[in-house]
Amino acid sequence: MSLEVLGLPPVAAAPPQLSAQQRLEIYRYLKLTRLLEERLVNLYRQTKVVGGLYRSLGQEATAVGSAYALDKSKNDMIAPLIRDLGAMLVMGATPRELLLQYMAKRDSPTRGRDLQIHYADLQRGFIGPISHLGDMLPVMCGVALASRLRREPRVCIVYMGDGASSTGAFAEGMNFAAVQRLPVVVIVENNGYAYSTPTSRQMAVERIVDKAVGFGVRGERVDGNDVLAVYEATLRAVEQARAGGGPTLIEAVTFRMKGHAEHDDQKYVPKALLEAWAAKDPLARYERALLDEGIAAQEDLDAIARRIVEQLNEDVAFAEANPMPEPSSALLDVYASDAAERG
Ligand SMILES: Cc1ncc(C[n+]2csc(CCOP(=O)(O)OP(=O)(O)O)c2C)c(N)n1
Ligand SMILES: [Mg+2]
Repeated sequence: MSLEVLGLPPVAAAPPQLSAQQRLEIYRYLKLTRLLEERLVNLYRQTKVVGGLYRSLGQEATAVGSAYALDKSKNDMIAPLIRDLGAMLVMGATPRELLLQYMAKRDSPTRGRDLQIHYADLQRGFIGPISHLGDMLPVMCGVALASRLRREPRVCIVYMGDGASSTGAFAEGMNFAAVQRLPVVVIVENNGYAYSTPTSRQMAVERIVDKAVGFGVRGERVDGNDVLAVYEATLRAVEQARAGGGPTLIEAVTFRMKGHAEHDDQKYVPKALLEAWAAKDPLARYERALLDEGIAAQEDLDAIARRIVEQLNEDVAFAEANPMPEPSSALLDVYASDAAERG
């Protein structure tokens, strides 16, 4: 679909394999991502979130649509980055544990040792991001190679930003994935900026997808604000990877509607750009599609939102009431044997 459409562009026609129930589930994940982040902003402003808060506003469709194309029964796995909260939710991370984690509370997944989405659960198929940009690609190559040696059908998605796609780790990882024909899908979220640097100031190619040619892998450029288009492109890449056809580089063209993090007022981003992209908001577009196609009535969408808000109210209250970790707990789980003793 054209990436140049202004106004509220339509989303791609629904792929036939998605049922109405699945399409509403996708809606729930998009809405949950947005509402959970809004709650996190409130908590951040009350200084209850520890560390930075990195929003995915405007990019939710890229994270949700891609992770939705994975197959949990085959133990598929993702390596998310800071703007992939939606992908974490699709993989089964709960808002409650995410709130605890952002607030560094006692019962958070890392018991206050790390923040944001920096935690892993191999059962549910996500591994914690290394902050060094690009490095999750070589790591995921290792996961994919190990899976293949064990004859497991796992496919891995690695997410990274436009900035990360300019690193050495990206180049090494892409090359290794390509030459080994690993079952890896690389999703480059081209959101226009890396911190305050516009994409045009940190790479000479106009289309990130063109980098795929240099590595000898298939590339696809997709409207990252169209959740069904992202889902379809990822599904094609996942099917190819599972069939032994090797990696795909997907460039999801989207926009970072907030600063790098909540502390950044993004005054370096031209207003006109923000306005143009606001008109392509992925959630509004998908809502429109569901209504136009008769998949849901406005009351149905409102009911989904209401249930999310009710659950979030409970989760936020739980996370706020949870104590900070005991300082002495920092001594636990340092060695694998501690974890074994704790069961
Ligand atoms: C190797 C490396 N260099 C610099 C940084 C500091 N840093 C963290 S996020 C960021 C910008 C990332 O931009 P991009 O990859 O486009 O992702 P986005 O934040 O736009 O989603 C930078 C420079 C880092 N974490 N790792
Ligand atoms: Mg970026």
